Amino acid sequence: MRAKTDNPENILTPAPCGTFVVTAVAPGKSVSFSLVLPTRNEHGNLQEMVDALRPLLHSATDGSYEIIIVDDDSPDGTWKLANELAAADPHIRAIHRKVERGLATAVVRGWQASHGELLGVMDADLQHPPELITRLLDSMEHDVELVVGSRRADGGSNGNWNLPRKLISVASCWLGRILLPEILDRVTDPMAGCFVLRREVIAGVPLAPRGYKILLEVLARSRVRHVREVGYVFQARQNGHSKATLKTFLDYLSHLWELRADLRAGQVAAPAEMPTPTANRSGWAAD
Ligand SMILES: Nc1nc2c(ncn2[C@@H]2O[C@H](COP(=O)(O)OP(=O)(O)O)[C@@H](O)[C@H]2O)c(=O)[nH]1
Ligand SMILES: [Mg+2]
Repeated sequence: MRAKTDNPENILTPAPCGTFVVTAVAPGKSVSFSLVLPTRNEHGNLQEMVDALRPLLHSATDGSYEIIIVDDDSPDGTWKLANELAAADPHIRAIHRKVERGLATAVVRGWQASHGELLGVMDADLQHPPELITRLLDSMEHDVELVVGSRRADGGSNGNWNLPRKLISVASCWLGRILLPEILDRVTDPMAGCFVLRREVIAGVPLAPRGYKILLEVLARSRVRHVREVGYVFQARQNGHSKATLKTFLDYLSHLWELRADLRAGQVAAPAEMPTPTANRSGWAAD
């Protein structure tokens, strides 16, 4: 059990640096599941999120889990709250990044610091309902390597998005499916931000995360072959605001181009066997 401390900075997990490669054997004592929560100005959501996740993860993993909060020096002090949560609960770890930035890089840094045989990611703002994580873990049967929370699978939707967001979403997905059908057609919701994968399919693979779309990177570069999807309804934000900007969209476009070039150059192996998603692709689902 980690000791409580008056100075939470003392128990901070250092941010991994260098290349974006997750090691095969988790350093230190392994756990069944590591969930990364990337945060930027989520002070109003983080406590509630963690309180909701703790009992769910406890029963889903028999207590063998860790939550890794990766905060990018949030001006609202989310990192302080993360440190306090980590100081009070050995299942929680906090990474406070002072230089590196970005959602996708935060997720990979969290996985690099993790001890889990299964790795996951979920937004910290409650827009992914915490119960979804239990459903993803339940669906991770022995032949499955990646389970994606999908807004397009049965029972899924985007909730109440406004028109501009719907248009950006549709344009992003449409462009992606044209430029990189080998990758985006593997799932119904390639822009999904909540998923669980086996560490072994990503271990040792050099990743190049950028922008928001970490699932694209995983689908393109990892050894994942068998994918399953679980439908869920994207919730409205109650506190704080989205950090997605025009730059997020531009990052997405350059990420697509980069993956496309790597695929054409043979640096990304499109899997020979692609599962065919059964859900309808014509809805609004990409952010
Ligand atoms: N560490 C980190 N987390 C981020 C960053 N941008 C967004 N996030 C987190 O990623 C999650 C999704 O971001 P959000 O802005 O809500 O995206 P949206 O749901 O698509 O509008 C939330 O938990 C954010 O706090 C970032 O630059 N760094
Ligand atoms: Mg959000």
